[in-house]
Amino acid sequence: MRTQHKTTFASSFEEDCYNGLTSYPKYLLSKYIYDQKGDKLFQDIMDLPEYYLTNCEYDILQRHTSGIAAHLAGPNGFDLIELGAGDGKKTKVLLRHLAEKNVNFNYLPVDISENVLKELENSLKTELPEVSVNIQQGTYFQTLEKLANYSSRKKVIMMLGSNIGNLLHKDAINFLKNISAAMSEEDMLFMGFDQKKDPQIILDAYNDPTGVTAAFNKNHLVRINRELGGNFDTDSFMHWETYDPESGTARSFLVSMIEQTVNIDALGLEVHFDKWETIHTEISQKYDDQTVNWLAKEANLKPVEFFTDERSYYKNYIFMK
Ligand code: AVJ
Repeated sequence: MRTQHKTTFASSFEEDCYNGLTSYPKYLLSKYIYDQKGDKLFQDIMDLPEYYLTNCEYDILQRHTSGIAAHLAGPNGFDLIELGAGDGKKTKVLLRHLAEKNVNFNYLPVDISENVLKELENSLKTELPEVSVNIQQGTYFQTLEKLANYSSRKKVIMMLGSNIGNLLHKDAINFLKNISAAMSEEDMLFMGFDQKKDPQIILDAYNDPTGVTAAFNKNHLVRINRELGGNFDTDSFMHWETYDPESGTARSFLVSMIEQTVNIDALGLEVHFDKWETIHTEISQKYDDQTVNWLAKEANLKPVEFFTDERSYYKNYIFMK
């Protein structure tokens, strides 16, 4: 029944779940939250009044559209490559402005989900038919490698949403190094970083009273139940969030409220939980200028400009090589 040292896995999801749930302390990787249900729950999070990130970035793009566009648009036009396209609500503010100014540009949204890309493509066809769109299905780095010499003109790589915050600093540096490797001297990186602020505001953003964030976090277990034949009782786990104002790291956990054993068929695994044992599920890093400058320097990038909202809750930086 119980395989002690399983070495062959049908997918990296299986392998990562196995490794995380046989470690001490236990962990799961946040990238696996985003199946269809997880995508929907994240949409709901973005509508929460406590989740200020989305509104702040939308506000920045609206208040500073022309300043941002002036920096990004090269003399011969440019190619805008967006990593993690989503529904494009924020991006459309920028696209609309560029189209109105008759800037010569192509928009290349990159996403792992073909579905997301098709929906975005269709909505752009009706809302902004004058924008030339070229969807790119794949992982960020496959696509960046492919697009490194996409044309001879300027490239702008854009990543919104403070998605970099899911990475530990060392992984963020590697991530930025990979982006930097795909950039030439005139290219730019335009990226959102959620900022350190009143710790209570950050904690509330990841701990809403309506339980949407809890359901999002528990989607890890729901997905394991469905895809790997698990029998997690999601009600016996509680969502727990911490925020360390010194490091700027928000951390999400699932805490077992009882002693229990869970079976996961596809992994041939029995997972034992002591009462109050934890599964670490996500980090959401918060930044300040000093930290952003340090990350950029480590990745051979220079911050050349930034844009922020009225309360300085969030910043979008422009980097060059
Ligand atoms: C999509 C990674 C930016 O960390 O703020 C929202 C994900 N997790 N609420 C974030 C998330 C819990 C989100 N990112």
